[in-house]
Amino acid sequence: VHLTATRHPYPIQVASENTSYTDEYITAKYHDRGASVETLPNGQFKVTPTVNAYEFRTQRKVPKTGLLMVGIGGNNGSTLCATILANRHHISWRTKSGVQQPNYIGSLLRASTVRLGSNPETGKDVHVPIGDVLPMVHPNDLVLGGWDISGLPLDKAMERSQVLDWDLQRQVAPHMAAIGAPLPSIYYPDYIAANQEARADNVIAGTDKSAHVEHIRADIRAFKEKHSLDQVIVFWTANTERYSDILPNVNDTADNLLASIKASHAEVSPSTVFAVASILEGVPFINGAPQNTFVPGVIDLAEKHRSFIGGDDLKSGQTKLKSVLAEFLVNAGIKPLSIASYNHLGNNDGHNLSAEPQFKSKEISKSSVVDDMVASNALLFKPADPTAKDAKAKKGEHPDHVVVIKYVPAVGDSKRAIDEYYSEILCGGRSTINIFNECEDSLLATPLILDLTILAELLTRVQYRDVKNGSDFSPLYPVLSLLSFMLKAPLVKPGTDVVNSLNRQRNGLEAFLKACIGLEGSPDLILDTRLW
Ligand code: NAI
Ligand code: DG6
Repeated sequence: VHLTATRHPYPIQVASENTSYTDEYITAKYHDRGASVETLPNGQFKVTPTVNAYEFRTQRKVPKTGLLMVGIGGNNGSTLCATILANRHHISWRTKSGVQQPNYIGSLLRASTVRLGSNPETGKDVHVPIGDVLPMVHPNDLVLGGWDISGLPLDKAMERSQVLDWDLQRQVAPHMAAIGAPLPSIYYPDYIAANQEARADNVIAGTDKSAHVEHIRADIRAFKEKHSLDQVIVFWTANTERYSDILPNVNDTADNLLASIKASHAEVSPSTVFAVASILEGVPFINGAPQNTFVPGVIDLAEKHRSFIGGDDLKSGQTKLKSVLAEFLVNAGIKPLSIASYNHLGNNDGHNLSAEPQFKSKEISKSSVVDDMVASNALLFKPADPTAKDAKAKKGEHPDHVVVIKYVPAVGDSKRAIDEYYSEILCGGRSTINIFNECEDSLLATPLILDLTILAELLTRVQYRDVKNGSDFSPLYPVLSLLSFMLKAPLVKPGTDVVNSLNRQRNGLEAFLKACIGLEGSPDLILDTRLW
């Protein structure tokens, strides 16, 4: 089993005039083939194939990278630290069913593969771990640190989380303690549930939001210096916040947002303070929770500083399945009429979400995942008609979609989710699919944090240039929509469409990574199996 694979030399060599290698870079020419579609007056579509030539250049040296988690003492934060430490120190542990080895199951990068091509002699497909397509940070090498409003040391925080087997906790505890206590963090009580107040014993003093930004910036710099890091990723895995109101002159532009921070405006959330501090420090910031941290002013600021951001909300169990099932139904020509999703859980996340404003944030991110699939099929769902009088017709047809979350302390981190997909089939028939899904919340979420961190770091090392206009190499656009596979409500470049389909998200990422080494074309065309 290679799931804990140790670091090895970069294993792929593409033999093509389109791909070149130096000690510093992998450079690849890539033709982006698409089509431009016009609707003619007679209703016909005029389709003109397009092709744009790009060159991608990836820095080969994998930097020494730190991961600073906001909310490191929570279930996800402490589970992630313990998992990395167990893998790094080869700690195995006893469970009632035998000896368990540490691994990274559930990580797209470490536990899933892509098809490179086929072997000319055997004709068989050759697959590699997706994390081997380009040189990437190994999770075992991440330097860990972070903030928490709860000052409980990490070994005790892991115990509080009640996620991992005791025999693992026992062995990993000294390593957890060695990471040190969480750094004090920003606490604006209005943003998270009142039931979290008792946890907040490790907070940065004062209410001056400018001072808070500077404090966090100094923490990032100090962490980088202390561990001699080349790169740091800041990751929000703290409690879900309420939405911030989007207000003109307050958070709509970078300048207004910075002025609002100076004025300590009430509608600037802790997560936005962290995002702004990260952008100003030029380090990527990822939001693993659903709230609207990325108000328009943050996106504007990230663009101005060419600093990377990604979010929102980890897509771990119930919603991941939904983004597959809804697509399956719609792409099979079956019409979902309603999707009713219920879950209950008993961890601290569930406790926080039992408050209405925080539930609202989660409800929004859990509800958006079927929108693009519905919009893609006008045969099943009447598209929006801006001229219609009826409000429903104006918005376009959509399945009824309900999301319920209940807090049941007894089940702890083991979330139980029930989903009903009720659909229209041939000639007025009905089909009902019921799913009962037990999602061990933090064990599903932890590998996603790793994937997001490692990909975000990689994407800071990829540059591109447009061959036709002879431009210089420049970094990618700051909003990293390539991270969508791991996220419930993917943040995308303003004005562009969100892709929720899990298959399309994975294909997009795979195609991009392959483009960076000069591999073009759809792997599923497999023409050699279809032609004489
Ligand atoms: P948790 O409640 O166990 O941990 C959150 C931690 O954040 C706590 O230790 C808390 O003290 C800390 N915290 C709260 N506000 C803070 C602030 N301003 N600064 C620093 N620390 C702060 O929650 P869990 O289960 O670890 O989840 C973390 C986040 O990830 C939640 O927002 C949750 O909704 C989201 N999420 C979790 C998933 C999962 O499957 N576990 C999946 C998708 C998203
Ligand atoms: C209850 O839904 C709590 C949430 O924080 C989820 O556990 C988390 O967002 C994961 O959600 P999902 O829908 O991807 O399983």
